[in-house]
Amino acid sequence: MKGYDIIGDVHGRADKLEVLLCVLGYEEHNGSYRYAGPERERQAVFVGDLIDRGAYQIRTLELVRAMVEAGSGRIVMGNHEFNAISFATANPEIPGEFMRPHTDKNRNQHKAFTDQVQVRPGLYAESIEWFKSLPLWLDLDGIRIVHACWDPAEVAEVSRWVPPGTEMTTDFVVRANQKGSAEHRAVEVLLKGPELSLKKYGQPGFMDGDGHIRQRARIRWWDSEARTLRDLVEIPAGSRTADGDPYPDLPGEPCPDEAVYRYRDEHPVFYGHYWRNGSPSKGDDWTDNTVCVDFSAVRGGPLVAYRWNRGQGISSEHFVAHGGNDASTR
Ligand SMILES: [Mn+2]
Repeated sequence: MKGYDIIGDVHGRADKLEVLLCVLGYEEHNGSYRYAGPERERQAVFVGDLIDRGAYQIRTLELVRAMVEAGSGRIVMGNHEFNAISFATANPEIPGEFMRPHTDKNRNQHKAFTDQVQVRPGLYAESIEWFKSLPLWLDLDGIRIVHACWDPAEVAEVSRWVPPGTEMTTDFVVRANQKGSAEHRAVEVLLKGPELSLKKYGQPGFMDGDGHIRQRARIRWWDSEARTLRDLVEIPAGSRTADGDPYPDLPGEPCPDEAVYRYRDEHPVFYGHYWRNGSPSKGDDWTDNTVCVDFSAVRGGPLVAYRWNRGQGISSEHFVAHGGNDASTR
């Protein structure tokens, strides 16, 4: 391939996706889209999270699946596809239960999908089967794609359990939902991103939007310059402690090596998942070897693609966005 167009989390916004594909030079062909530029040697690559929240999830699945089957697109699994598989997988130890429990919270988060998928009998089971066939990452000629974080150790581990080109087994789904297992840790890192225990480093928890106190925080694995907890840990802006005080600045001293995972390879990694706002900026959203393409398409942000061309370095000029500032909410 001469190039790849890496597209962020769609979350059912097929309306934005179809326009973005046209802006990128893809055309409809036999019910699918393919790149129609002079050299033809480009593919769209989706970073996962096609489903949940948005209004056109079935259209999104049909469109992306058709592109994957026609060879004009590729995709990796997002945490929402993995959650959908787990939601549909029976718990072998507790009759009537599922690996992702059908609590009100989990049901509500997935309701737009489970409602929309009723449009055709059999579509639910068929979709779950397709999700199981999606790779957890792609290592293409020159670039890497993963939903949340590229960690070479976890990639190697998962390759042993789900060899590239094979489908995720039910055994794997069961183990990957058991907290404390190596499979659980690997799936968490690749599909949700690495986190650090605030408690372990003597820091207070922070209150999330639902009023729950969180003792773990995301780390900025893409920032190869991060040396201190303050640089490395991502506490959402405006966060408060359990007492309701503004969350204090984290320590500015170098943090212990074991606290840190930073991506250091030269191959660029493209990922989604992090619900960025505004325009891509260097440091937070892209570096010379990491690029985030999720700009919250289903929360009023644009759907974003990064146009990667062989032989060109990473630069903000290669982002293509469509459909920001709309009135839709989560
Ligand atoms: Mn995600």
